[in-house]
Amino acid sequence: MKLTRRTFCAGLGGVAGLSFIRPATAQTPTLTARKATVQLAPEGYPATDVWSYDGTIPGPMIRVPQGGRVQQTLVNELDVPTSVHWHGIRIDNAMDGVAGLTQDPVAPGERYDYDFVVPDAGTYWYHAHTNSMEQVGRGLSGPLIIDESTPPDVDRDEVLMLNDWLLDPDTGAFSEPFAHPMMMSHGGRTGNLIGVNGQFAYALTARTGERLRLRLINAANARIFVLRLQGMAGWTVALDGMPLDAPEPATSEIILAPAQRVDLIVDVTATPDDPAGILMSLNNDGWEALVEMTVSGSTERRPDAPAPLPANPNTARPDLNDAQQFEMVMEGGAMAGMDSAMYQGETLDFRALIDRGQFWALSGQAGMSETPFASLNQGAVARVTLINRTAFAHAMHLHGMHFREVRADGSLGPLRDTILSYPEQPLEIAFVADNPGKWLFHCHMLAHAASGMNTWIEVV
Ligand SMILES: [Cu+2]
Repeated sequence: MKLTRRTFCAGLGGVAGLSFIRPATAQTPTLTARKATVQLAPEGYPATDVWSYDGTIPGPMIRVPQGGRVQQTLVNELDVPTSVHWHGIRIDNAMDGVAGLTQDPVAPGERYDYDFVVPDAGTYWYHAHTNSMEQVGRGLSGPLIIDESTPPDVDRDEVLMLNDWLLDPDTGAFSEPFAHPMMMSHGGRTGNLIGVNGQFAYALTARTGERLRLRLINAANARIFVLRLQGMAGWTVALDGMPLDAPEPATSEIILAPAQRVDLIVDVTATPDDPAGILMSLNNDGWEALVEMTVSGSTERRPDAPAPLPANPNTARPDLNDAQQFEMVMEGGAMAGMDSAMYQGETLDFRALIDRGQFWALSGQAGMSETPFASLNQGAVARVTLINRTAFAHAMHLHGMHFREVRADGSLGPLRDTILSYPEQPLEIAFVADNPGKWLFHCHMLAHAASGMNTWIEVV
């Protein structure tokens, strides 16, 4: 096994390889949140006590055909209340899983029936949405795949759930408190161990000429993955589950913010013994294997680029001419700070906010407010300018509806449910408010959401 620096980076330990377990497909209609002991770190290091769905990291793959129903009873065997959010699904509001907004948290020993129709094909995921910073960080997430009725012409379909964990290499336990002021006020909780599908050294095998669909899901708490293909020629065919109008050659870096997904269709160009796989950039300090691909044998390569994935329903571009305009100002955090913000009904200066564990604000409001950031009539078009006055990037996620970036030239980008906002770079999004309910709008760097970057909109 090739040695890499990504085991316990920054000198916390040695390196070794390990075997892996593929995500199982859920056949039972229950999803049990429970403690488990899992070997996240390489062989030779201690195992880790995690919070899991059904005892595995990631949780079982839930896979249904487009237009079908997901029926899962959450069984809470943890010692704390929890709930499940179905990330990226244009879902009935009551099923969105946000404790305190769309449902009560499910108490220890209790059950909750999730039952909803999935209108869109694509690559999605599910994760805890009660104290997400800690619960997702301890392992409560899994892949949710909705299959097209006419799948693309590929030889195989691989789900790759990217994650990182901050572990003590001597004990295997999660290190540092989840509510760590330094992490909350900076880039969030990033791990010292990076893995795919719960394993340090996830590997693929392929033949030269094969065409694969790779579904990448960033399940990490805060890490932005910067990726590149090696030994493969590929196309991006979908972002955040939603098909692109036309496949785009994946020739440059692939940037995957927390909670984002990308579907690639790739042709294996490497011949046996050529290096192949998915590389990642660590701290702009060279490229390392994230997924290694072993190539053996060959097959005839398809001559043509892949066809676009079939379009999902209700994906018309919003008409910007009669859009309602909103401005969301992101403030706070280390190195930028803010003067003051509202928190639980009172205006507090930055020092007083920090004393209450609040480091960030969205348009002057830290954390959830009684009234929504925006209230929209069903069918209205909303246009939101995101103004990032912080020193950090933020992965802003809207529940319940997908949006499009409004580019500087006025054109509209692809549908997304999570978008990366960089400091001082103007960003604008637009969407049709076609899904009634109370929808969270928050940063998916989960430590940021827990310390202020969490608001909601209402569609009535
Ligand atoms: Cu953030």
